[in-house]
Amino acid sequence: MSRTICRNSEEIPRELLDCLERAGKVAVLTGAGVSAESGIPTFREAHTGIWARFDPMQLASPEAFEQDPATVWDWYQWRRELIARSRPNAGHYALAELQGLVTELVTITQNVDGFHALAGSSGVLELHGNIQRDVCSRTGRTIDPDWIEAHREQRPPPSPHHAEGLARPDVVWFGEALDPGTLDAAFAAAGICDVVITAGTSGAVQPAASIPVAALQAGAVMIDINPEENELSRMARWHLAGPSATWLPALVGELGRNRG
Ligand code: BV8
Repeated sequence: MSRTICRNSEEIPRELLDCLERAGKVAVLTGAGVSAESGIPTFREAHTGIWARFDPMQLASPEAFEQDPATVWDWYQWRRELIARSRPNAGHYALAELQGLVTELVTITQNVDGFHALAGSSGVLELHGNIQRDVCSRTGRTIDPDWIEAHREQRPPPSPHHAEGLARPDVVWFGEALDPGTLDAAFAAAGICDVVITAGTSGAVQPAASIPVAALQAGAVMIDINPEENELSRMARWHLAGPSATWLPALVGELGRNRG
């Protein structure tokens, strides 16, 4: 199948819009790039300030937490404060609106900021967890935010669920398994969708990056939204080269207008 690179969000190919309008089921996989325009640095961008010297890939691991829990905890506190000062962007809101324009849309995200739900998307599959929740490092049980607040002077706070447990963010670290139910639901959505949209992802992280490939193998048409070219954009029928906060509202705006 041919591949078209689109660089002007004011000239969306008619064939692309027809494909979305005909689509019954749509699956969307988002990555850190969708939150970039909310001011949240992607894993590939250099983190700012004191975190610039750390590699996120190293910090987001059980080994780092085992070796230096305070530094890992502080990094997540810094990210949580950044997220608390930020808001979903037009791309998040457009995806929430798209849910009302197609028969069925499943939003699958690698992001842990919770912005899709905050923007109104429902049934979001959070493959890598959610940074706003804390769990016990030994039992995995959720820890109440009031407990964290009451023990905030300890970095990280102790766990109320296990004598040797510590509080850790409820995210999937490198080397940790994703929640099987969430992952199964994501692949199931990919297996039956007519269109799969990838937005803001480098396609570097597994098993998330295999989800759009599974959709392609099941016969879906792929649309990739990313300022850069990568493995995923080269597989796509359309590569919308630019920021998701521009392209997603443009797509949804056109769809909405055609719906009258
Ligand atoms: C697992 C939560 C097994 C934490 C994250 C070798 C080969 C293949 C795989 C592996 C391998 N070695 C190890 C692995 C597995 C590993 C992996 O994939 N490693 C990669 C890096 C090689 N995966 C794992 O470990 C996974 N677990 O495999 O477990 C297992 C099974 C059973 C039992 C035990 C174990 C777990 C992976 C999850 C890691 N956790 N997040 C946290 O956030 O702190 S992943 C983390 O990276 C974030 O979620 C983030 O989303 C992701 C990075 O990927 P992207 O989202 O794509 O972001 P990225 O920065 O890469 O790219 C941003 C893109 O946006 C760019 O393309 C950019 O151009 C674009 N962009 C920028 N601005 C914009 C934009 N796009 C649109 N608009 C814009 N404005």
